[in-house]
Amino acid sequence: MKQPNILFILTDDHAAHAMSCYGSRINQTPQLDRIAQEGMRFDNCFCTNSICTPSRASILTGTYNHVNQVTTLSTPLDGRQVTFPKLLQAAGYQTAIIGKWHLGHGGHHDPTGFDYWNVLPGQGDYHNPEMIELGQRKQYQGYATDLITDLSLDWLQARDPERPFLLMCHHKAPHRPWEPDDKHAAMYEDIDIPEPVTFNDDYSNRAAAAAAATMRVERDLTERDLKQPVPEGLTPAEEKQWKYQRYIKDYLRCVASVDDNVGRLLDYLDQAGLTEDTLVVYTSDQGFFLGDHGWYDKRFMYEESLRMPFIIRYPRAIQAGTINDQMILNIDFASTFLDYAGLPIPDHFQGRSFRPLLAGNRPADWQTSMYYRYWMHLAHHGVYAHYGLRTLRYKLIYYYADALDQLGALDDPRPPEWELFDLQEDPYELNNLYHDPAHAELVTELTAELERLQGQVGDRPYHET
Ligand SMILES: [Ca+2]
Repeated sequence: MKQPNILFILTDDHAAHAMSCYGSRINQTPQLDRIAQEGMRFDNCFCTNSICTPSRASILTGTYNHVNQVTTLSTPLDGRQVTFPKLLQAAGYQTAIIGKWHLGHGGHHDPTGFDYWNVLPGQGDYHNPEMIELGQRKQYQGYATDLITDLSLDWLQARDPERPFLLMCHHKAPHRPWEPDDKHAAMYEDIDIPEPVTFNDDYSNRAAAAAAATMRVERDLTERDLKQPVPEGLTPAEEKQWKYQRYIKDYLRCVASVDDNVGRLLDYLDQAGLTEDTLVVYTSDQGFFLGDHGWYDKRFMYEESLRMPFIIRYPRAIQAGTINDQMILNIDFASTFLDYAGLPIPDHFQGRSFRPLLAGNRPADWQTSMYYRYWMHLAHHGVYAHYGLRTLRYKLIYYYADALDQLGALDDPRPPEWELFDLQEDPYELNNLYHDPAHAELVTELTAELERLQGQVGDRPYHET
């Protein structure tokens, strides 16, 4: 088979439950739904560290963060590492990355493996952003989501039609502070967006970490987030509802612009006769709490944050309108793209190609559990460092923070705590079963599996870190 073109569209903090192809209760995403309807939707795609920079490093390098060393927001990617774009470029692909990079600048941290790159510095701005084009800073006029799409279309139009391409179109949206463009500013103005089931979570029956997190809609959103002062005279419940509406509407307005702009890219592929030969992926670096558990933000290993949307279309090899519930991870993307390009997968890549799943086959030994680690103890939103295991049914989380302090690595320890959730009986993760004697045997089994998996990927338990 001919080597496919690859259009990889990555957004920032777009949760699957804000996409209509995933059954969103709060918005419609007709353009994204085209990808799902004409391709495959994955319902169990997970990140291995629910935060921007580390997830992006895992996507590019096919490795966990303790291997690629991008464990936090302030640990830039060393571009001398092997990445899948480099391997595609060496094999004759034309390669480009346009939009959010967030893996460092200068030295060895600028994008490598790309014929063309034009990226936002750091988080970048929504309006009139500065961008760095092949090392040169330039000021642009317009809205980031539109501009990133314009630049992507320009690059596609100027490409060599004789060679396959990899285009990584990386939107800044819908990251905080959720600034919509004028076109979508009035969307949802006259309606109330439904609140999630766990909006009024009281954090009982959980480890202390949940109650300690400072990402509450009612308390931690700022006036910059909300774009106007809180009206006077509201009851506490009314104020929380008002803040949620302000937050979620701006978030969804940013998503609506992404949706329109994905449509522009899909239309271009149609018009240029490229649809059949192009593998299109839409995903996000991680999920997000959309008022779930009373929160915004991510970081926790809880479902809304752990789950990445992942929809993929490639008419030559993927049956339209299919849904897959197998477990895939962000570290698996690199191997999958190399597999489609007919290239060898480096031995040190830790992810596995899920091309068989896309062809409708499940390898007998396909993964049924995954390892996760969030490293930034109390760095943002008061979230405790933790690692854990997710199986098809259960989740085991260990907040390990105090042990690291014994080694002098943390100056603000918290008592270590465990959580166990039965996702089948408790899909919203409201009831920690870890200390329930009826689950003692399960705890033993899952702890052993966590240790096995942690060792297999080359990370270490806290007491050896
Ligand atoms: Ca992100």
